[in-house]
Amino acid sequence: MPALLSHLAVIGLGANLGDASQTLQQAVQALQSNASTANWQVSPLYRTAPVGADEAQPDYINGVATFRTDLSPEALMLWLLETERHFGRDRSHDVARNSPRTLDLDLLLYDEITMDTPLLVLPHPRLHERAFVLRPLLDVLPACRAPGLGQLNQYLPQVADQAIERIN
Ligand code: PH2
Ligand code: MG
Ligand code: MG
Repeated sequence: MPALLSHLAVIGLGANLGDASQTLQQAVQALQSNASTANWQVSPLYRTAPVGADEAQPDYINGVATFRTDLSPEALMLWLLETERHFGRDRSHDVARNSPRTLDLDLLLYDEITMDTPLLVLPHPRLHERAFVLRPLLDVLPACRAPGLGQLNQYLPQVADQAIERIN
């Protein structure tokens, strides 16, 4: 029998349409009700300037959550996409990869796994370039390492110019 809840997953939470912080809190509550997950840790939330997107977009609210799980990376990703849809994300009007969104759930890390498929790239390829990921991730996992990247806190100086403000 496989060990229970033996994998560590790290997800990024983001929203910049509607009541973004309320959406993130409700999404986390919905995710936490999945019996195939346990030991949730949720970071503080941050207000962040849009990165790599039209700067006229509204600011984002971002955070990170970690949990133990039995779900495979693919099953986890499909469940995150379904949860995005449940919270009203409609990708049909996306004009570009970085269109505004009511809820964005990104699988950032899964154990020490690396993979690159049409569904999923692990670790998330822009993880270490974004203050809105690194800061909350290091709040919950200060010593976090990622395959191919090493200790993640070493990247903080490189993102120090990105506007980010803790809100709770
Ligand atoms: N997500 C993006 C693109 N740009 N900028 C911020 N501040 N926060 C995000 O979550 C974000 C972004 C693509 O998913
Ligand atoms: Mg994203
Ligand atoms: Mg996404």
